[in-house]
Amino acid sequence: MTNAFITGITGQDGLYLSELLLAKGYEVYGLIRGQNNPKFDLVRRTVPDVRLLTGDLTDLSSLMRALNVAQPDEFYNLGAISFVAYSWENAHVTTEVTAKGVLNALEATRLHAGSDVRSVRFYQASSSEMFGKVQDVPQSESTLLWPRSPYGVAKVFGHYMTINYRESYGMHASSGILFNHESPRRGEEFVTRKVTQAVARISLGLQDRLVMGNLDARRDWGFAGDYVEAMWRMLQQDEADDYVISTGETHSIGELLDAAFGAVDIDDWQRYVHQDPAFFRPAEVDLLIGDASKARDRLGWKPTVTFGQLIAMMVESDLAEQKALAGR
Ligand code: NDP
Ligand code: GDR
Repeated sequence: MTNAFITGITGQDGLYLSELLLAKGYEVYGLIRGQNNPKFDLVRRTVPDVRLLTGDLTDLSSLMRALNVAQPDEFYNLGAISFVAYSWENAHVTTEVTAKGVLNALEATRLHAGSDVRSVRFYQASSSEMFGKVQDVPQSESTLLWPRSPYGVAKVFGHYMTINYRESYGMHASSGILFNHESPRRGEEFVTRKVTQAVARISLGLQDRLVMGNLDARRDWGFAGDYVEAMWRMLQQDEADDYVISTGETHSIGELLDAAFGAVDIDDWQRYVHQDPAFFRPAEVDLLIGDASKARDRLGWKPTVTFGQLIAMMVESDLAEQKALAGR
C-alpha cells in the first residue's frame, strides 16, 4: 500500500488528486485546517475514504504530527492562499502560507524522513504566475521568473526552496509549474467560474449583470483533472525535476466570455457585462502560454480537454446547480 499526504485537500486540486490516488489504491491522508472548516462536509461527501488530519502550513509541529500518522511515501503540497487579487491586500499572510508554508512542508518532510531522505517524494504546486511579466513566449522551465503580485513572489520562494532542498539534501522534490486549470469545482472567485456561474444565472433569468475587470489579459486554461495526473506522474520518475504543465493555447477573458455565453446561445453578451476598476489589478500578468514539451516527452503527459469543452462543461454544471438551487 502506498500512502499519500495532501495539503490543500479542500481545494479544487486536492479533491481531484484524492480521487485519482484512491482509484490507484493509495491510502490518502489530507491536512485540514481550522477547528470547524466549512469545507469539511464537502471533502467527506466527495472523497469519503480520505483520512483527515488537522493542521496548518504555518504550524511546523502540526505538520510533523500529521506526517507521523500518515507515514507518507508521497507528499503533495497543494495548500496555499491561491487568489492572486487577494494577495495585494493580504501580502503578509500570503507570504506566511504560500511562501513560508512551503519551507515548513519541506522541513517537516526532511525531519520526518530522517536518514532515508528520499523515502518521501515531495511535490510543490508552483505556478505560471511566477512568469508574470513574461520574458519568453511561450514560457518554459528555463524562462526567467518575473512575478507581478505578492502571490507570484511567494510562489517563487516556494519554487526555489523546493529546488534548494533537492540540491542541498538530495530530496526527491519536484515542482510542477502549472498554468491555470479549471473545472466545475473551481472557486467562485476565479474568473472562469465567476463567468460560467453568472452565465448560467443570466440564462435562467436570475441575474442581469456581470461586473468584470480586465478583459484583455490572456491565459492558458486547462482542465484540473488532467493536471493532477501530471503531478502524480512527476513523483513516479526516478529523478525529481521541474515541469511546465499547460495546453499551449492562450485565450483572452473576452474569448472566455464568448465561449461561456455561446454555450447558452447568447451572442450579444456585451449588454450584460460591465467593467469596474475594482476588479483591475495593481500589476497585471498580460499573457500566459506554456510550452509543456518536457512533460510530454518525459512524463508522457498531454491535456485531454480543449478550452471549448472545458467552458461548456463548467456552464453545464453551473446550470444544473443553479436550477437545483432555484428549485426548478
Ligand atoms: P484552492 O484555492 O482551491 O485550494 C487551496 C487550498 O489551500 C485549500 O484547501 C485551503 O484550505 C488550503 N490552505 C489555505 N491556507 C492554508 C493553510 N494555512 N494551511 C493549510 N492549507 C491551507 O487552490 P487550487 O486547488 O486551485 O490549487 C492548488 C495549488 O496549486 C495551490 O497551491 C495553488 O496556488 C496552486 N496552483 C493552482 C493553479 C490553478 O490554476 N488552479 C495553477 C498553478 C498553481 P481551506 O479550505 O482551509 O482554505
Ligand atoms: P489568476 O486567475 O490570477 O490567473 O490565478 P483568475 O481567474 O483570478 O484571473 C485570471 C485573469 O482574469 C482577469 N479578470 C478577472 N479575474 C477575476 N478573478 N475576477 C474578475 O472579475 C476578472 N476580470 C478580469 C484577471 O485580471 C486575470 O488576468 C490563478 C490562480 O489559480 C492561481 O492560484 C494560479 O497560480 C494561477 O491561476 C496560475
